[in-house]
Amino acid sequence: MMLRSTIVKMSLATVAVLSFGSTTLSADTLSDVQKNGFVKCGVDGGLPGFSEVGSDGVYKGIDVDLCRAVAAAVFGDAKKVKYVALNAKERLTALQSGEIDMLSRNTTWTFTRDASLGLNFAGVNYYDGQGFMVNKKLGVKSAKELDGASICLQTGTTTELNVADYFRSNKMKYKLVSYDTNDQVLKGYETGRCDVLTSDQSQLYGLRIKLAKPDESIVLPEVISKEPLGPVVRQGDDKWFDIVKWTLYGMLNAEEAGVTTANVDAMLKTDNPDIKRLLGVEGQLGEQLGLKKDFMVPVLKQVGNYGESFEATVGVGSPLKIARGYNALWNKGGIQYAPPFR
Ligand SMILES: N[C@@H](CCC(=O)N[C@@H](CS)C(=O)NCC(=O)O)C(=O)O
Repeated sequence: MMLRSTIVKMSLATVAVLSFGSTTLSADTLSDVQKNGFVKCGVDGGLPGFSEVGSDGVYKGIDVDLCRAVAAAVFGDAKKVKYVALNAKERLTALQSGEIDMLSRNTTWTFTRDASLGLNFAGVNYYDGQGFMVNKKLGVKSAKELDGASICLQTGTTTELNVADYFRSNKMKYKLVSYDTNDQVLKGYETGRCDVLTSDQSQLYGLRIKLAKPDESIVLPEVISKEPLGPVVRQGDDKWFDIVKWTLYGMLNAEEAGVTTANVDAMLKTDNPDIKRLLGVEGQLGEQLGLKKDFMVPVLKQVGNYGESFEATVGVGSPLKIARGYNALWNKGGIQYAPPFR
């Protein structure tokens, strides 16, 4: 008995604080967030559709919507977010060091990032894959014709690793032209420093619309990798991990159940038991997360369900014009599937 209680005490002490170098981080992110009055959310400052500052000075995008949704779940107010713009190289250390509470920045869930960096991926808000963009003048129709090409990409990304694998396995050579930021990558491509720009395919469409002459470039058909992009939190704080995870799942379940920004108030009177649990009319699921039982109501009112967020930010009605594809719900031909609110 003695031994057992010592072990329990020790493991509680180790989960109570996490040390990264000289900084000691609290493992109760929810309390910190509540004390601060906002969620510190790491985003990509300038990626159309995902996160960028709009002409009104306000951040928008599918990744931004997740920051807003978590703020709405915690505070009932989607505006209570402090955005921290991070490039690919600095994003994971910013999370490890406690500079941010969550990262929502087109970040691929990989084994190494999950297992070796003290981080946890809380879901997938966009299923992506890596592609190539070339100038039409080159007359290239397939990535298999890229032997000897010079390639612009952003360093510190899975993009860099996938290119190396793809060219090696197809016995092709390439010249790497790497940059720290997306703007530099795009400029390098536009000024002819490279023949090809490679990145996650969603981003190619976003970057293409930033070109002076978007119609002169095409995206090649090959998708050379799996890039499941999703929110990331620190390991050692399961409560916060669950909050981020179930906020995203709540938005997906709301889409599946047909609950939208416009009808959420009316849905509070529904007889459907799934919707009653989702909105906290029945049961206390939200309280199990340390939140209000109706935590999903402000999320849906202020941000919307997953499909609404997708359409408004990257969907066919947005400047990016991306079809739902893999990001459709599982029962609509896609692979987005959230566990049940029960
Ligand atoms: N999903 C990949 C790539 C993410 C990434 O950062 N891609 C670059 C695209 S070239 C980007 O988004 N850059 C935007 C920026 O730094 O503003 C990863 O997690 O490593």
